[in-house]
Amino acid sequence: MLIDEVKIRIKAGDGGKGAIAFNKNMMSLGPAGGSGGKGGNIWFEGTSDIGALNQFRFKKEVMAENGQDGRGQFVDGKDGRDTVLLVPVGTVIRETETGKEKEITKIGERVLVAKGGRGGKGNFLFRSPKRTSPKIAQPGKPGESLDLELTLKMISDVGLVGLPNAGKTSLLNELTRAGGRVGNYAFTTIEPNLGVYYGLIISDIPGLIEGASAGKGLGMKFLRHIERTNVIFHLISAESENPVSDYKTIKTELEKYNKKLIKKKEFVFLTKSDLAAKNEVEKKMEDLKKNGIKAVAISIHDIDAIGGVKKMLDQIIKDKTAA
Ligand SMILES: Nc1nc2c(ncn2[C@@H]2O[C@H](COP(=O)(O)OP(=O)(O)O)[C@@H](O)[C@H]2O)c(=O)[nH]1
Ligand SMILES: [Mg+2]
Repeated sequence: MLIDEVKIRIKAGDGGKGAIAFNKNMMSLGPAGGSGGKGGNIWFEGTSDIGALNQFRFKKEVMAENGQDGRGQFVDGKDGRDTVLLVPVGTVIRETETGKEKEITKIGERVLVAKGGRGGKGNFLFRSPKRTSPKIAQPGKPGESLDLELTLKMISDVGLVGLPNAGKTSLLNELTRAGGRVGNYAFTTIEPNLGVYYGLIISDIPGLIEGASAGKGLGMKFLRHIERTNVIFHLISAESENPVSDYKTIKTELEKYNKKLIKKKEFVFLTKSDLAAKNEVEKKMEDLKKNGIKAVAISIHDIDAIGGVKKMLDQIIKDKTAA
């Protein structure tokens, strides 16, 4: 099952100790202790992999590498390696203690969450004309350690909604390389999928059925993810006996959950048009139109239709960059 809420503890690397050492070369006696390396930082980076929080199912503690201690003969300790944790875009990172929140909103965006400690100075750096043989060195600073609550509130530019079997996952797979599971039965997708179309994040929101907003099926869990979708693609199967009522069922659930959801910009598609006779598709389109629903008939097997959908996405990208 998809993990979308998890508590973890992170600890950045400690800085290494500075060394107290003296030159072994009799010709040039003097302090030669190297400094400690810096501890590794912990970063969070956005990915389109919606299941990325699953990495914390059993691993609740993450540490970055410590800096190495300084050594004699001016050898500084190596810095600890940074740790980069990939989390789905839309992950809110909340520090339990302070309540401070950071959010990852873009794919590839990196946020520094825990800083590694700096390394301690070795005694070589404490030398001065007055103090030619310092017997002091600094300890390293400990790395930051934090308790975090990670919550995924999916962000997407385009959210695909519709009853089970409407062809949401198929369309997502056609437009992107999401690779979601497709099947000819309800609830093939029990988890939302994300795909990326030229930087545009498209999500496939499963499980919406009548009663979803009241907790029926799995829909409730996913409805909150639609809150942060900019544009809605509403899919209705051309195989449906009554596309208008399918459309209304979904709209009602969206509205019951949150009125704002039905104010979002929406495009309606009559999908799987290759599965219905031409006159039947026309009749269903006519019905939709009579009810004030402007739809476009598409099929994943129709290159032109998919090209049309891609054009709409291109326009959404343009609008987004203009804004
Ligand atoms: N012939 C045809 N079948 C489709 C089309 N789109 C989806 N399907 C099939 O319809 C079924 C349900 O599709 P799926 O994408 O899983 O629907 P979802 O439940 O809305 O995600 C699968 O068997 C798909 O292969 C289409 O345009 N034409
Ligand atoms: Mg699906």
